Amino acid sequence: FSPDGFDVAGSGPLYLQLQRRIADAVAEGRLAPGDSLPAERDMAAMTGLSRVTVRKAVQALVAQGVLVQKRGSGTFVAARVERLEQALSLLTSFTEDMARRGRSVESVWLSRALHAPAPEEVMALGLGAGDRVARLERVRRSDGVPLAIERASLSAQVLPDPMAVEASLYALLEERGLRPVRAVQRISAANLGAKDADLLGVAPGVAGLRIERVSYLPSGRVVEFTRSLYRGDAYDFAVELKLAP
Ligand code: 16G
Repeated sequence: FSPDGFDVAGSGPLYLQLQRRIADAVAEGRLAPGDSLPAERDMAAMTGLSRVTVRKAVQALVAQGVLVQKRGSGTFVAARVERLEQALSLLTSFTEDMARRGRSVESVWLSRALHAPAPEEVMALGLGAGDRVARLERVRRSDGVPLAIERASLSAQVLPDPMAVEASLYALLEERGLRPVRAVQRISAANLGAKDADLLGVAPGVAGLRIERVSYLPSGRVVEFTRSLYRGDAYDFAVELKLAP
């Protein structure tokens, strides 16, 4: 962070010049994931730029996910996530997907309880009057990195005891002879709101993928309605296409 090379006259706005400099340092490995950046006032002193200019550059990099700000402790280079390729044509669980890759699985439970269903749960699960719904809400992590927020709803007739789900929902369903064999999945783009972004350790507003899965038993009965938010920077979804008949 030296004052050299900032071109007050040309080369675009000063904050952009600083932004590019920091981004280059990260890309070239001179700043590594987890490294902390000097305080705003120190960066201003080092570069000879104003604090407003420094703040603008830092904010832009936070919005891009290059830097992260932790309340009370400063600004850091964001952990880089390795993108995971996920096949879209196989009905697998998060636990199975990670095990296949030799990765660990950790879930942070947000809630696990029975509720009165919301209208979309009644529709998706085909619930009757008076039926209750089991809601499982958790942040799915692997090798310490938060990857997705999952909100699963199942009829209380399928899962009367939501607290019984420990590491894997599908493993428990399998034990009970209720493993889904078919699912319909919809994927759409979403910018992550402040709360969800915080849960996923990314900056608010960054790109995410909303995935809705409705899965079925061999009998055709719906077993699960799950709404998830996946980090856009962590996943590539892949599917094989065949020539239309
Ligand atoms: C996957 C599924 C989710 C399912 C979960 C069970 C998507 C995109 N994927 O994450 O529907 O509930 O696996 O995982 O929704 P588990 O058996 O590890 O609990």
